[in-house]
Amino acid sequence: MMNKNVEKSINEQIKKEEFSSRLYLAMAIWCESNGFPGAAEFLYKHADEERVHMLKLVHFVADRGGKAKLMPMNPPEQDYKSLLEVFKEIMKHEEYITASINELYGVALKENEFTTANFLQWYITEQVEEEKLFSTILDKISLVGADKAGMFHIDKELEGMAASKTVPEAGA
Ligand code: OFO
Repeated sequence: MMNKNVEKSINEQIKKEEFSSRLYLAMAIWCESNGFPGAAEFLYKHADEERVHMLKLVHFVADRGGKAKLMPMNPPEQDYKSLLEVFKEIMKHEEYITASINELYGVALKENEFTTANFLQWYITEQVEEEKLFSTILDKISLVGADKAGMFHIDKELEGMAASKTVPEAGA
């Protein structure tokens, strides 16, 4: 049986991953209607990835005899001033998720739930990847500033990144 504190913390993380998916969906919608089809495509895919992050936790809880609970949540922000603002918000959000995963890892260790700690290693690595990816994109967007040709180029690049992204299965 899963330790109750760990189960509670994982359920909080499930909510955060589910919110991440909705946040990126909201951002994708904004990008699509504001002239950034490539960024939209990229963020729609990323929203799917976050759903997989959520599902992986849901399955883990079930496999360990716990109960995954869905919680109510506030809607994400849907209005943004610019693509720069979107990616600044993403960066902030991912740093928050990293801190949350680290905290969850700490709870698992404190409760001697080494199986959970082991499972969470995947999320720790994933957060390193995500922060690296988003900070690279953010740097590029900051660099071009208001230059329209530069923004067009970045949007195309994001379109290419979206095309090469495959969303893994939750059980993978
Ligand atoms: Fe779930 O990795 Fe981003 O938030």
